[in-house]
Amino acid sequence: MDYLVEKFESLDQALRDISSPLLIIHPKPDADALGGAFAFSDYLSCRLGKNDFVILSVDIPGQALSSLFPVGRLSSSVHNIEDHDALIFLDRGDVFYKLEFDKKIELLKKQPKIINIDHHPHTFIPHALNIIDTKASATTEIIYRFFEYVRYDFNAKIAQYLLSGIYTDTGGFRHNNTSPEALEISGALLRKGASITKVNRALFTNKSLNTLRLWGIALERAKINIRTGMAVSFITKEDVKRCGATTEDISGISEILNTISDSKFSLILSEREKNKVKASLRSDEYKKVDVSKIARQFRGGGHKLASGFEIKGHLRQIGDNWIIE
Ligand SMILES: [Mn+2]
Repeated sequence: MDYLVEKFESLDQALRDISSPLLIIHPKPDADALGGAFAFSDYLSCRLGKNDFVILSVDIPGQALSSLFPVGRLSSSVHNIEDHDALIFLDRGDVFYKLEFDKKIELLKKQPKIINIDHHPHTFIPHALNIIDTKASATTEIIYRFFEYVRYDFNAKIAQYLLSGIYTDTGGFRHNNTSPEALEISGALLRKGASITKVNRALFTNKSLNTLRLWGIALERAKINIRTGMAVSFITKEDVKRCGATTEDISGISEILNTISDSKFSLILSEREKNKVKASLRSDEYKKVDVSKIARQFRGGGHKLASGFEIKGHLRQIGDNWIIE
């Protein structure tokens, strides 16, 4: 039997014995985690005849995501895990350890059922029902397939949750994980009433003038190292303050730098809290540079195309050059 079909059968079975699940998404949730959680929660409501399951998100998403999802429904903490007969992890199984659920459930008299639906590698949870498909473009793609399996006839709102996840996790159908399946499913979701424009506007094209001013500073300072192919730029705390921007606005800069035609990868160095400089690295599949290797040399982490690390110190400009001191 097909791997996923087998897993879906187990999931369908498992849901028969569950009445009060807790849904858990990763810190700094993205549209895939949120879309997956809200779609799955609505499905559970329909199936179990109850409303508003608790969705645990330790971080409250920013404004852009709030226009796509009912983020007011999220809970930033759980009062009593004992009240839940199942823990359902969506989009990051490793949160089981990061949020110390391994230790929390050890103390419980009755063990909850653990379900993990994810498309990231190395997020397997022991003794859990793991539905991990690393070929899926997004967790929302796996959830779509499950809905298809159980013949859940969902509405346009849920179609939008799922499409938002697939669309953002594929970088707006630009990344390598944009498979024929991801596009086929997206087509089906559009037919059900989801809109690409809605996600695009919320997440990709509604930058504030303050954000763009900050990007302007970074672009003006950008340099390219012809030998290594590194496109690099710098943002100080003062720049962020002067533009009325936030540190969240910095994250898009490394992606823009990475679009410079001679670049092999990009690096943006930005001052954060006291005495801390954050480095974000980006590359593209076709450029054949593994930026996680660079990040690891500085005790950082991430994956092949997007990684980061931190250095103690602050940025100082000397003439045309920047140093960390
Ligand atoms: Mn994802």
